Amino acid sequence: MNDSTKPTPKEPPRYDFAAAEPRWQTEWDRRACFAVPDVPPPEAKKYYVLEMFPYPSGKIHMGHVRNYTLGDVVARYKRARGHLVMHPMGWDAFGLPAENAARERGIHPGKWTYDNIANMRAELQRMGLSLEWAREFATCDAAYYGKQQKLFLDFWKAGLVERKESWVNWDPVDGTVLANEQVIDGRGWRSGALVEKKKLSQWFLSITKYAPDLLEALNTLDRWPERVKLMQSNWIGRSEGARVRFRLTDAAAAGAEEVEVFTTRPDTLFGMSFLAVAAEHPLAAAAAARDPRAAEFIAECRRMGTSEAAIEQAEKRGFDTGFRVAHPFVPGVSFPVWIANFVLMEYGTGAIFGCPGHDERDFEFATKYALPILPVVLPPGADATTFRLGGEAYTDDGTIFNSGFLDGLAVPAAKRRVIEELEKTGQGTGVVNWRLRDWGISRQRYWGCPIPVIHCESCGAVPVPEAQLPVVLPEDVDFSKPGNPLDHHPTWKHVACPQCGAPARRETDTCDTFVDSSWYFARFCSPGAAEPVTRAAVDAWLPVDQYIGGIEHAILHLLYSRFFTRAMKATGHLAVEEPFAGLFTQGMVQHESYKGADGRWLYPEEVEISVAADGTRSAVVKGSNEPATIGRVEAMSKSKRNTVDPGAIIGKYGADTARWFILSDNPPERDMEWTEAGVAGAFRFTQRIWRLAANSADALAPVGAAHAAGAGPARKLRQATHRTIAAVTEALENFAFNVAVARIHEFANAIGEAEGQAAAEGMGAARREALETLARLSAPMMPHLAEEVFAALRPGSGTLVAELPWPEADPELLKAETVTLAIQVLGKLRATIEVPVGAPEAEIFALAEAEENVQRALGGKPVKKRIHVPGRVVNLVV
Ligand code: ANZ
Ligand code: ZN
Repeated sequence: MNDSTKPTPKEPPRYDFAAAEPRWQTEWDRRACFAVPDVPPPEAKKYYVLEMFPYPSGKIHMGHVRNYTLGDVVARYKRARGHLVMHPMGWDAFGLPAENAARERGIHPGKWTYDNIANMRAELQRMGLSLEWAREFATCDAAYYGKQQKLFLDFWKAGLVERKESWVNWDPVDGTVLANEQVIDGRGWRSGALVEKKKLSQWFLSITKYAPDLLEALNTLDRWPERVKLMQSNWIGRSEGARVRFRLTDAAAAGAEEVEVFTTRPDTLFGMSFLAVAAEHPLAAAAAARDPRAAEFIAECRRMGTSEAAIEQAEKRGFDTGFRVAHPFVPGVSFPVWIANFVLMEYGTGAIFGCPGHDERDFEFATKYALPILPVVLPPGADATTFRLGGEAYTDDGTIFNSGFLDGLAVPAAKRRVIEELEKTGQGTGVVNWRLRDWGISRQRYWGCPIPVIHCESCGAVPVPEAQLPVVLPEDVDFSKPGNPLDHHPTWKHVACPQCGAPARRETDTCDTFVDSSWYFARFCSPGAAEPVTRAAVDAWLPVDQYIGGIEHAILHLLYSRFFTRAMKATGHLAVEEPFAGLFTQGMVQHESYKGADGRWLYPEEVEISVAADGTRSAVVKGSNEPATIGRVEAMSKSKRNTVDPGAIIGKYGADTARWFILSDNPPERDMEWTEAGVAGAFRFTQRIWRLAANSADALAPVGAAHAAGAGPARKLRQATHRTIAAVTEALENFAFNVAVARIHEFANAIGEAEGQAAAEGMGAARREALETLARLSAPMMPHLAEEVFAALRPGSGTLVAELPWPEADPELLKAETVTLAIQVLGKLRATIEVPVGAPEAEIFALAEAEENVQRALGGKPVKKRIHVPGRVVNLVV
C-alpha cells in the first residue's frame, strides 16, 4: 500500500442502520455473547447489573430507554473489563391496569398482560441491549408466583407473617385496601378517590422486626445516593422518647385507670395543656358510649385517610371527652382529654400529651380551641421574665423554665432527668419508637399472587400444603360485578381444610404487587429452580453489583427488597443481607409541551416549529394555520402529550442514535431534555463515525503493523487515542456517560484532522489504532455501529467488539510532552511559556528572558538571580 497516493475522492456509503442493527443483534444472539451460567466458575469475577424491571403497560417509553441504556452501558463496559456479567430482564406483571382493561374492554388480564409483554420485549430487543433473555420471566407466571407462595409459607413458619385486624385505607372506587404510601394527599394513588378508614383482617409481613437493622445497615451502603439513604432513614423513623402514664381522674366513667402516651419531648411535660387520643383509641370509644356527639366526631375522622400525609394536611380538629387526667408531678392539677384527628392510632400508643408552646400541631390545636399555651423552653439568650412566644410554637433547643425540678436544665439533660423521675415514680419509661409499621400485603384483587392460606371454621387459618403449590389463579373470572372476582368465583375458593378435611374457604386476597418485586433479583440467578432460589446461584451472584432505576422507588421498593433479603436469609434461602450493593437513580426524560388554540394538549409530531431571525420560536398545528403555544419543558407524560415514541425514533434513526442522544445531553442522574435537534445531531454523528472509517479503509496499515518511532502527526494521533481511552474509561467508571460521549466527539475530530496528514510517517498504523479504538470505546453506547465499523476495518476477521477486552491506555502516550511555566519578574507574573519536559535549565532561562513582556519588565537591567521551580515557575530578580 502506498501512503503517498491520494485516494480518489468518492462519496462514502451511508451507514445503513436498518440493515445493520438486526444483523448484529442476531449475531450476538447466535454466539450467546451475553449468556452466563447460574453457578459461575469460582475464578470468575462476577458482576450483576440490573435495571428495575418494567411494568408491561403495552409500550416502552423514553424513561425505559434511558434506564435500560444506562444499564447496558455498564453491562457492556464491565464485560469488556473481564467480568462475567449477568444482565437479565423480566416483567413486573401483576397489578390493577390489567384488571381495568378486563373491566373496560373485556380482555382477560392474562391475555392483556402477555400481549403487552410480547410487544415490549420486541421493542427492547430492537434497542440492542446486551440482555440474557433466557432468564426472562413475568411475576404473573405461576412458575414465579408459586415460589413466592412458598416464601410466604416459610416466612410464616419463621414468625415473620401475622394476621391482624387493623384500620386500613380503603379506596371506595377501586374497592381495595391501600398502603399508606399509596395514599397521596388523602386520595387513592390510582383512583384519586378520597380514602376512608375501615377495619379488616389483613396479612402482614413483620418488617418492623428488622427496623433497627434496616436503619443501621444504611451505613454499609456506600454506593447508594445519600438522598435515598436519608429518605429511607426518615421512613424508618427512629425516635427516642418516653412512655408516660397519666391517671384518669374519673376512672369509673372512662372505664380505665390510666392512659399511656408516647412522647419524644418529655422535657416539656410542665408545658402540657391537654391530652389527646386517636379516634380509634378505647377512651374515644368510652366517650362515644356516653355521648352521641363523640360518636359522630369519630365517624367523621374515619372518613379521612390514615396516612400521615392526609393527617398532616387536614385541619386540626378535636372533641373534648369531658374526661380528665392528673399531671404526673404537680398535685391537684389536671387536664382535659380530647379526641383529635391528628393523632394516629398506629403510632406510639395512639395518645399524646399536648404542649402547644413547643409543638406546631399542638399550637394550632390549642389556638383553635382556646387551650392554654405555656412556654417551658427558653431560647438561648432570651430573658425568662420577659419572654413571650410569637405566633407559633418554639421547637428548637434551649433551657427549661416554668418546670419545677427541671428548671435550668438544657433540653437533652432535662429529658434524661424527667425519664429518671418517671421511672422512679413508676409513671413512665424511656423508650425508642419507630415510625415504620408492618407491611399489610392483602389486596382484594384478582390479578395478583394468591395468598396460600385456607380458612377453616375449626382450624383457623391453615397454610396450603407445599405439595399443593402453586395456588393458581382461576382463568374463568367474571369482571362484570364490582369487588374481587376471586371472592365471587363459583368454585375456586371452596376447598377441603388440609388439617381436618372439613369444607373450608381459600383466602381470596392476593399479594400487594410490591411483594412480587421484592425478590425478583434473586430469582433471576436461577430462574428455573424448583425452589424459590438455588443456594449456589444466589450465593455466587448476589448482591446485585449495580442497580439502576427511578428515584420514585427510593423508599418502598428498595426498603421492601432489603426486608425480603433479610427474611430470605432468616429462612435459609440466601446468605446476604443487602440486595443492592450499588444503586444509581436516573433523572427524568423531559420534553417541551404544546397546546392548540383551544387549550388542548398536542403531541410534538402535531406541531411545526419555526425560528425567527432573532431566534424566537413559534409553532403552528401541522397542516393548518392554527397557532400553537410552546409550553414548559417537563417530564414526559401521557396527560400532557409531550411524549416521543421510542419505536418511532428507532425506526427513523436507529437504536444507536437514540442511545447516544439519551446519554449525551446531561449527567444521567439529572433530568434531560429530549429534542428533535438533539436526536438529529446524534444521528449525524453516527454517520460521521461511519464516514471516518470508510474514508480510511484503503489507507490503513495491516493489523499488527509496528508504530513509527518519533514525533510527528502519527504520534499526535496516537496520543489522542490513548488519552481518549483513559478519559472514557474514567468517565464510564464514574457514571459520567455524558463526559464519555463528549470525549468521543473530540476524538472523532482528532481523527478527522489526521485525514489531511495521511501521508505522514506511521499514519497507517496510527489511524488503524485510532479507528479501532473509536469503535471499541463507543461500543457500550452504540454497540451496533461499533460492530459495523470494526467489521469494515477488519473485513473477514469474524471478531466481535462485544467479545473484545476493553482497550488499555499506554502510559507512555499519556505523558505530557511540554509543561507550562509562569515567568515572574520580581515576583510579578509577566508571561507564560511552553517548554519541552526535561529541557535544560539554561535553555528555560534563555526562553524566559526572550519573552517580550519579560524584556519590557526587565527594562534592560541585568538579571541578578534566577529561580526555577520545575514544572511551575521561573522568577527573575533584578
Ligand atoms: C409531647 C410533645 C411536646 C411532643 C413537644 C412534641 C413536641 P416523632 O419524633 O415523629 O416520633 N405523637 C406521639 N404519638 C403520636 C401519634 N400516635 N399520633 C400523632 N402524634 C403523635 O414524633 C413524636 C411526637 O409526636 C411525640 O412527642 C408526640 O408529641 C407526637 F413540645 O409529645 B410529642
Ligand atoms: Zn380444619
